[in-house]
Amino acid sequence: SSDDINEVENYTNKKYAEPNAEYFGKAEGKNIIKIHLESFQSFLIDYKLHGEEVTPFLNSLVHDKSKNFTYFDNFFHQTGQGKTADAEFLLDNSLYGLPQGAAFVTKGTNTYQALPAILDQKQDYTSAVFHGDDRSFWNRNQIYKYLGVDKFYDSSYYDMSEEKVINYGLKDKPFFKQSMPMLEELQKQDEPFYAHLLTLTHHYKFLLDEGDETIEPADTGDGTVDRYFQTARYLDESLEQFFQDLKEKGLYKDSVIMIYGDHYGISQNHNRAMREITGEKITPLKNANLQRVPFMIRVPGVESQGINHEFTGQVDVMPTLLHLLGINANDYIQFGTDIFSDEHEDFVPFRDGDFMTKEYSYVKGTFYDNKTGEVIEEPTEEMKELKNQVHYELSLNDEVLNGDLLRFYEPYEDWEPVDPSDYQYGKNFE
Ligand code: GP9
Ligand code: MN
Repeated sequence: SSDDINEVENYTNKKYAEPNAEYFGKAEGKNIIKIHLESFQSFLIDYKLHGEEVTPFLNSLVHDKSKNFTYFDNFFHQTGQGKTADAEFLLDNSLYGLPQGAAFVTKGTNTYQALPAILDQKQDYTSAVFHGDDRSFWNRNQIYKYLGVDKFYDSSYYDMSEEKVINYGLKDKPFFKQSMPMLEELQKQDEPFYAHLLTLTHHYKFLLDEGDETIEPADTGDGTVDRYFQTARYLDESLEQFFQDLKEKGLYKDSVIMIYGDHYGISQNHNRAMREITGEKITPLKNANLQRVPFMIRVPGVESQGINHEFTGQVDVMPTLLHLLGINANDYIQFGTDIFSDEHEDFVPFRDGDFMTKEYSYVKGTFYDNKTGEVIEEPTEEMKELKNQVHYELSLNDEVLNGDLLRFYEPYEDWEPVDPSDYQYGKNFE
């Protein structure tokens, strides 16, 4: 009911972090290119295998200040069973997925006030998603209409001939190549645009065709882990080529470019091999630490911070972007806060109620000191309170989704609810 949404609003209002004047509005009206790195965990950054960097291109974005990216090395995924779909959901709604199943599927017809719709209404953005898989996967072809995604370039728009496809769908190199003409069309007709490109090749079981391998596998004897580095390298090369193409087409210089990892690629079934890779036993705390995924952002005209160590997660991306565009995030129901704000709080909830802060972590019922890795036998009141707060935040989130509570929420007076019948996806519908 509307009482329930009031309780949620009280909470999100309290958590809200004021924008940082140095960043507020700096990206207004600029094209946004958001790149989804499938199954990419942050331990790959700067990792050397057989003496070679696995992802030299991404590493260069982290370290070469002239490329003007800010890299967040304490950024975590917050996904549950919905995996990719949860990551998309978090980034475009600043809401968590569900404790079970995928909100994309089971809450595919809820009312949302999502980023594509907000950008459209506030600054006349056209939103587009690019993905070399069938549009029905993860129920995207339904929920995107409720999020207000204008264009969805699914596999029906791509040349999916056999040699271009592996595992779930189109390989990343032909995917980025073939996405260029569609991006150019947006550039011609639909600026400013908000483009979201979802990669796919670096996905369990991490398969590559022979000619696409450019680094030797690892040698732990666990095939999944061993191949993980090869598909990561392939993804890295596909990005380098994509950046080159963006530059050639005049789409690089003045665009906001955002790169994020969706979720882990190596599950706990591979702890033995991961011990070899990381040189450390995979304890519950170490596993929690491995849930870091990359987040990098480049805003034209704004100086890079290099490596930012703030503790943050996927739920924080939307309010951050809104503030960069000069849109007040506080009008909307959001559980995340602006990463660039001085008021951004340093705690990151995971979907299962565990969480991390700069100093300590709560993992499977136990508090740990991050520095020493030791169990904290007697947690402070503050620690216990934060644990309760995380629990409360997640339960409010689930009430929003299960009760479809955004039906009762009006962001501001002339907000127009999204009408799903305005949208139709698939090449054959054009
Ligand atoms: C499929 C792709 C994979 O379209 O997004 O989803 P995942 O298995 O990673 O959740
Ligand atoms: Mn995924």
